[in-house]
Amino acid sequence: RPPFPKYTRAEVACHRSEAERVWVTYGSDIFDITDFLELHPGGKGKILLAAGGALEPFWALYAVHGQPHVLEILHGYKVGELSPEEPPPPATGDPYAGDPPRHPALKVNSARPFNAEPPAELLSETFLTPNQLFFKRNHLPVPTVDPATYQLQVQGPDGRPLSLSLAELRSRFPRHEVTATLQCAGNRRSEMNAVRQVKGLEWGTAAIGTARWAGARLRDVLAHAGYAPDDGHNHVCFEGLDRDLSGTTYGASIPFRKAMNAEEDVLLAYEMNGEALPRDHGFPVRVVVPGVVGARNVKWLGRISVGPDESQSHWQQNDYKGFSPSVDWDTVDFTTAPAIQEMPVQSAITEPVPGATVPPGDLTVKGYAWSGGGRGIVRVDVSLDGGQTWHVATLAGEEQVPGRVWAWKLWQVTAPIPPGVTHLNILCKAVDASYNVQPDTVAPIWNLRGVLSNAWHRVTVTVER
Ligand code: HEM
Ligand code: MTE
Ligand code: MO
Repeated sequence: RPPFPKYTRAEVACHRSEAERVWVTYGSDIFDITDFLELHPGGKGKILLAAGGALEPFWALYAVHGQPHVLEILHGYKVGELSPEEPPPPATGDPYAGDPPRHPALKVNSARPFNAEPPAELLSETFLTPNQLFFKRNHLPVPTVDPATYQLQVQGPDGRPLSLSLAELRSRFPRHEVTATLQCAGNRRSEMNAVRQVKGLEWGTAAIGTARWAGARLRDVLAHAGYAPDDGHNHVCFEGLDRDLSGTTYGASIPFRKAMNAEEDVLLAYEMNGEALPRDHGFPVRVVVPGVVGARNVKWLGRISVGPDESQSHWQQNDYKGFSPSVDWDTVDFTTAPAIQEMPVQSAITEPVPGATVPPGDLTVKGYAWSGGGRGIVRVDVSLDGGQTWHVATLAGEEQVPGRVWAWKLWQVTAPIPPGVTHLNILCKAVDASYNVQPDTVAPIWNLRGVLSNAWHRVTVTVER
């Protein structure tokens, strides 16, 4: 093929809209991506932000692009090269350079943004998950917030904004403590992926953790701002201080009724397990919504507003929703499903780990169990023989008020391995206070986003002979 034509950056910059065709550069190559705009998994709006210029600063933020298949797609659209005398794109720096250090035991599912979970067998070691091992799920770089100048904005009933410093949040409102489990909607997604490809990070069984949270009650702050429980509002919206290049912040919402009900224990937390909230977990203030999916527990809280509508954020509207197994990315209509709030009953085996070799004799199996909406766990059944016979596990954890059981139970069971058996097919399943049970297999609950993955957990091990 003839050599590609050469252009200057100024010429590339003339192609910023569909009418002019949309060009971008990567290294010294030029691409016409107009025909890819509608196909972009991250949306047309996002990709257009790079129109007429370099992709590097954007891809530094969304590291999902650093994969061979993405570069392959891009190279299909090559139309030219930058003239050799053109300067390199201005250095943009690493948007993640300010992220905090992390514990080496974490299994990193994505480095930028940072998403990681502990080895599952460490989860069942302690009822409260150590902060350093607690799973981290960030959509963007961790914002750097100065606690001395931090101001939480709360939109009042008449539109009048209330602004609270960290010191005011600590001193003006009673300190309230809650032990609550936080679980990502995508926990155990890799098991759905094994059935059929889903879109999302490959979480194992440890995108869940339990902490003792301390902070001001959200209802106290809303009351201070002038709201009353019977005001007839529908939703409380939260905005994080983490923002993408277009300035869009992470956001989510919960029902106003939930926020205003003292029994729901919704917190604006400034402490986690007795320490100031770590940077990865939302320093200096995050929302903790007990019994509700991780995604609504907004970190680095910047703004609270109240109104008739749910948060308009991508994560409330077009993500974190469940669909039928028959819905695919061509047919999905996000307006047809409600945003996930309370989570269904869940349990998993943390020990032994899949593929382990165990000695003959008695086997001890450990794990966790939890359900959303304050529904406690009433029983965990464990089988060593693929579900033919069952053992009832012993549950351990904090005593909590019925209907407000926000924390998980750790469980364990010791049972004899039948003589002569070479492999064990270990299963667990939990029952919550409403007698909800887990589905036995993944396929019937498969969904394109890989959320709400709560089938019986299965671990296969070899018996030493
Ligand atoms: C996701 C391609 C530009 C933001 C993706 C994915 C591909 C892709 C293939 C899916 C990756 C995967 O999950 O394996 C491209 C190409 C681009 C481009 C070829 C340029 C020609 C951009 C720009 C931005 C952006 C400029 C942001 C300003 C995103 C986001 C996702 C994504 C946020 C994740 C979507 C999700 O997981 O829901 N892109 N992209 N992309 N892209 Fe791009
Ligand atoms: N809040 C902000 N501001 N930004 C985020 O990326 N991720 C959400 C939620 N709150 C997120 C956020 C998701 S999807 C989950 S599962 C939890 O935070 C994870 O909390 P953790 O990192 O403290 O475990
Ligand atoms: Mo999540």
